[in-house]
Amino acid sequence: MLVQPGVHYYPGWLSREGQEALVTELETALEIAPWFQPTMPRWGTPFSVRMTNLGPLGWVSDKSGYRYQALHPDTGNPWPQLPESIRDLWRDVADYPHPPEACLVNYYGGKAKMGLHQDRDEADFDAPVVSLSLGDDALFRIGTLERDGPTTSLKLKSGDVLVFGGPARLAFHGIDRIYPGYSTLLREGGRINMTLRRVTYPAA
Ligand code: MD3
Ligand code: FE
Repeated sequence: MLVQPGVHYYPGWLSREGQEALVTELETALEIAPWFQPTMPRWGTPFSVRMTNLGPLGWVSDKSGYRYQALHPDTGNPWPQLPESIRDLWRDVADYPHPPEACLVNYYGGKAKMGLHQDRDEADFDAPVVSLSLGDDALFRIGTLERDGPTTSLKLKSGDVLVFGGPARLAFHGIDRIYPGYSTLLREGGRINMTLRRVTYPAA
């Protein structure tokens, strides 16, 4: 369903069985690429969200800035491969002819949130960003290309998929809160969000 121009919402896209299989794959990936604690550029204030990545490139943030890089900031290892189910998800919903290069995995404990921001560290804004929610519910907010523009809120549930393309690709968005304790998917509770991204501009 279309939420606003460029924002497609697929509630319950991934079945419970599909979610469980993906969590199992994530647990294996976390042995190679454990959660790291991103910090704000300049000040070094920690995010309330923990992160890791899958795929050839991963998004990181530390005192020197935001960027994509091929190696985990703490272990120096390459990021684990993208699971097949994640590549299938991109093929099914992205409507874009090149594969994703990065899957940023965010972990929200009960009190974590993410302030309104734009995703603009990628060279290719023609490709959409695809998001998959796992675990506890979250209150998501999306606005316009201006920080002070009107916003729409959606309560995201485990298995929901959102696709942000075209006019929504550079829209401000964030997570206002998590609703802890409602999902039994993650042993430790909380919420995982996976975002699939194209980073580099494909060669013609
Ligand atoms: C709209 N993550 O990782 S997913 C992020 O739930 C991020 O963890 C949130 O914002 C989360 O950057 C929100 C929805 C989302 C992701 C990327 C977008 C919405 C977007 C990029 C452009 C526009
Ligand atoms: Fe974002």
